[in-house]
Amino acid sequence: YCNGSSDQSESFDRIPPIQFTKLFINGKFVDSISGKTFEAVDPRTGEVITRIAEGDAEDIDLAVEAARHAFDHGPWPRLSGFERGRIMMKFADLIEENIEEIAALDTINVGKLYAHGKVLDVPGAARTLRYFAGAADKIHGTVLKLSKGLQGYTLREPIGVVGHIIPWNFPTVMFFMKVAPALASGCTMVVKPAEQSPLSALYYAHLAKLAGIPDGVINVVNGFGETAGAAISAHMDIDKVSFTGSTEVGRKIMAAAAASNLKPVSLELGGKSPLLIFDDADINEAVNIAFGGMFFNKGEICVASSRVYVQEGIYEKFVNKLVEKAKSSVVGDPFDPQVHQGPQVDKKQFEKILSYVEHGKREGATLLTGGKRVGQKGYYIEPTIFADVKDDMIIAKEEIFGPVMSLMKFKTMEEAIKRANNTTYGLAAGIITKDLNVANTVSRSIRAGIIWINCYIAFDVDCPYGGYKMSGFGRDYGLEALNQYHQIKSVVTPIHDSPW
Ligand code: TXE
Repeated sequence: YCNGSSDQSESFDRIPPIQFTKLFINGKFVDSISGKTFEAVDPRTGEVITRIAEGDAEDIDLAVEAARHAFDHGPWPRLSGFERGRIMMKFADLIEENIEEIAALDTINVGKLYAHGKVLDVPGAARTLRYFAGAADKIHGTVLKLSKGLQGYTLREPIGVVGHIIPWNFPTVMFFMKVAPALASGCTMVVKPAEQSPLSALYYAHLAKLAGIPDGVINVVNGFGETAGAAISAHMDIDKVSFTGSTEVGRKIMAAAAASNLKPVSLELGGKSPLLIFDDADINEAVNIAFGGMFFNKGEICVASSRVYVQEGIYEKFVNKLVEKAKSSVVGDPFDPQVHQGPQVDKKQFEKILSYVEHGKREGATLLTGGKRVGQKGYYIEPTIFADVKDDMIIAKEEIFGPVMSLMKFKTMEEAIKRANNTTYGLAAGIITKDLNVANTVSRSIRAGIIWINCYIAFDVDCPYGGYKMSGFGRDYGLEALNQYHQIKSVVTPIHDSPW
């Protein structure tokens, strides 16, 4: 491995000023009621960057009160869709004026490649806002010619106060995936960023205010899951919860929603996504797709192609090239433009990933490359590939959420489909083949929310995205996402003597 710059004297630090560390409630940055704070840690070093105000149930109450007032009495839900869209466009412009600073915040907070933040995540946030801004004035119901001498129409009304509980792996992407469609719909909201990644969310709250989003519409409460997060899912005055995170916590959120006010929830949970590579694939292309599908964002991505099934005819050749590619991957400081993979988000994830590597070895999988820590400080792990993985091994079944790939060999398409579906998850899948019939058959046979043919991790804001099975339900992105933030009201009236 080229050990990037994780330990070198040459520094690529572009530490941005950290301006916002408090809670953002009703348009103001405030301390938490308890006065407690928690550490934000730089995963490149394990060192504390700053302290962040720690919100819990009482602060969530205040934020919900502000959001409730903004929904029940404020202008936001009452503005025309066009006007909401115009303000969202301004928000997007402000993001674009600050791309480098925000990208750097995500890099020091979660170890994301600065180059990715600058080119993908942060410009993508502006794109997401603009997409939903454009939809804001095109949300409408339908007119119904009913039977029995009645006519009706439907209204699509904003659902109310939304709680967004988001994870740390894409702090910027997740924030806007949730916030943008809710804003377009006329909802008000309380966002709880993951405890690992509050920095960019607070910056976005500041920009929202500058853009003219009224006070109380977006509130950001940093804090931990069991306190601030749990208070959102159990809150009697929150009308909907949108969550992305682990399946385990998804269950808790649904249970709390059921036990409180039966608020609807949407859940985007874990995955163990299969990538099926057929004999007719171009090997170099397949290697690039499989590598990117697994190691993009250091494997901290819910759709990671962590189970790669390769047809026997090309297996050896494919594996050799893939391992070669993994060995040339540069792990190190995510600010360094030469680096391909930064550190894992925190010590807990770092240790969890290394313990999965030990499971793999113990269960008899063959470690082809990687498996070790890189450097002496920070949370860097080598890109890791196991071969001879059996479908029932722990590393083939559980989401590792780090740079660890399992390789399996298959003979026939039917076998590959069966094994690909042999999982409790159903988030994504990939197929690499030139045979249209194989591509079509496999894409219809795999139970997952998104299927990529001859590509992988190909996201776009206009493509709905979400899970089957224990990967959750509800769709983010695309016009489908708006459905999460609306209720349909039917209005019916008698109609007499209508000729048609
Ligand atoms: O997730 P959590 P963690 C998976 C991945 C990872 C594992 C654990 O496998 O290794 O989850 O990561 C909040 N009530 N994914 O522990 O705990 C929490 O504060 C309400 C997949 O970080 O699910 C954070 O804001 N909220 C995933 C958010 O839930 C609670 C992305 C996610 O944290 C809560 C991240 C509670 N009781 C992890 N407990 C994906 N689908 O992309 C925690 N939270």
